[in-house]
Amino acid sequence: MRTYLVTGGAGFIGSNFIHYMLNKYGKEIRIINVDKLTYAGNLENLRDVEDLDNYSFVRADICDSAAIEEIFRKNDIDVVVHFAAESHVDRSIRNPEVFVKTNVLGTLVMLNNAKASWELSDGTFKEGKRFLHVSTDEVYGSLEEDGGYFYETTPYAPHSPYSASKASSDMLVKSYMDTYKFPANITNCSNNYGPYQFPEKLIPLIINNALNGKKLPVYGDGKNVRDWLYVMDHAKAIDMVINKGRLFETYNVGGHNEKQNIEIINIILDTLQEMLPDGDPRKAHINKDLITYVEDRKGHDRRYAIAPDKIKSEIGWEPETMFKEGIKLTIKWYFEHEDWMKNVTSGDYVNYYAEMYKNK
Ligand code: NAD
Ligand code: TDX
Repeated sequence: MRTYLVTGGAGFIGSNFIHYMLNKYGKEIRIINVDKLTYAGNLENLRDVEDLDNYSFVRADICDSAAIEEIFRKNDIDVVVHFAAESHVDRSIRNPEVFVKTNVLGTLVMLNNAKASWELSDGTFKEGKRFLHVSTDEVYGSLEEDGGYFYETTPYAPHSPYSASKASSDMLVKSYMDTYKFPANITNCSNNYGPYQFPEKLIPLIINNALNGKKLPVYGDGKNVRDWLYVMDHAKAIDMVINKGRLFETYNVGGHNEKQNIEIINIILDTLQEMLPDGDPRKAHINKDLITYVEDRKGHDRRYAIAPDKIKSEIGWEPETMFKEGIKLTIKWYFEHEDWMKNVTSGDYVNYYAEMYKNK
């Protein structure tokens, strides 16, 4: 029975990954989820698995080396899947420090504890151990509107404090692989969307605002391009890299699903109209008049686009859910989880929204 230590498993991608893995492998695996439960961590995301014998939760900060060491001491961890991070670009522009702490120092703590637990006296590592570092396409910087893709060989050129902190964490993982032959992989994935995404990110924010008849803030000219991937396809990619990826390699993950932000917003508005039942009062206010162009994000990257050739040819990964279908699944999930949205948008979110969008 393989034991997975998942960091940040109470967040958006981490909780989807845990669902994916427990669904796929059942009792063949054991998952320990370590999460600090910041504003982005929510145990409601894992209600349906919390009573399983092969799932457990530890509340801890990944920067707390003693707490992480204890987890490694008490458990024979086979695989670390490292999601825990501060993940929102706009927050990093306001408050970079916590991004460096969690994303850089926290990753170092995870690496050091995994290394100490897995290293043998001759400096090699126990068989079958692997550290998968979950990273982002944003480390590669920004592409021109009219061409080019991010390959694994594209030089790093991060712009925001968020992407700079993720780039630093990737460099640390690379340095451990190069220096110690530490058994790891890095995945650099494009923008994810799907169930359980916190409504500070574009897609859930637009869905929630539209349903509530609130303005839909579009940064700049709305023509920035992101490459969208349904979150379960990301979970599948991580699982496949763990099982089939060559150690020490980086794999880019993305599905050739490039869209301008304004296109995304229009698709959401049309899909909401299509999916809401006739007679639902919200149908009356969901329209393009809600779209509001606001001040641009500082240093706003123009375009991201992943070339997934390597993961496809070496590992056989391909996305299964195209955007048209994925956005319907996502909207359906938000329709069915109104309480989840109410809970996460009460309290601190009200202040966050007021502060972040006050001049917008
Ligand atoms: P998220 O913000 O939804 O979740 C982050 C989780 O990490 C939360 O549960 C939070 O409580 C936890 N966490 C934060 N600081 C912690 C700390 N110090 N100690 C322990 N736990 C802590 O993020 P997400 O969107 O699920 O992203 C997960 C990972 O995937 C991140 O590393 C991110 O950089 C990467 N990524 C995200 C995307 C995307 O589109 N969301 C795309 C590519 C890569
Ligand atoms: O209110 C908004 N209006 C708007 O126009 C918000 C929140 C965003 N945007 C724009 C900015 C981006 O061009 O939409 C695009 C997507 O924004 P986010 O959802 O904030 O994502 P992004 O900045 O692209 O970063 C995401 O993808 C890569 C994740 O947040 C990162 O964690 C991941 O690494």
